[in-house]
Amino acid sequence: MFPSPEKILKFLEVIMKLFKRLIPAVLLLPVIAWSQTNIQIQNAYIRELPPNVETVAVYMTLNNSGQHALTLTEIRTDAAASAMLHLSSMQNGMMVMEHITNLEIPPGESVSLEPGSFHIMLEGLRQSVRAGDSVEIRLHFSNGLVLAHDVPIIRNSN
Ligand SMILES: [Cu+2]
Repeated sequence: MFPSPEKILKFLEVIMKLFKRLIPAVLLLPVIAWSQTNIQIQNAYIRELPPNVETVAVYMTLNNSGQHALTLTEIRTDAAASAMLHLSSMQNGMMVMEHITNLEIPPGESVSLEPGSFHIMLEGLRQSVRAGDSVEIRLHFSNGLVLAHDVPIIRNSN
């Protein structure tokens, strides 16, 4: 007895559905495994702010221990209305900030986000920034990697 054509079609449909689910997962696995071992977020921090301040800078070091350059393309967070990469510099004796659309981390090198240089600017804060708390941010890289990181808020020593 052969199964009916309907049964064969149903069976093929199920097989195809399984494949559609499996293929993206299988294709993504090597990318994620390769990326995660190659980029590290180090010494991330936010300085505590007085209440009602709506803008804060996030500092960290991004270390690329891999063989290929990685580019930070986007920063997302639920803690603020926007998260952008900024570069501070002195121009005519004044500290100015410009918006940077992406930041390349060369292979085997570190890029520091630090006061007076690169930083992540959170604007329109939706949570208070008190020492002991943390802010979750997600860094999106050009190869599709997304790194989530809980940035600790430290006491302002000034
Ligand atoms: Cu800024």
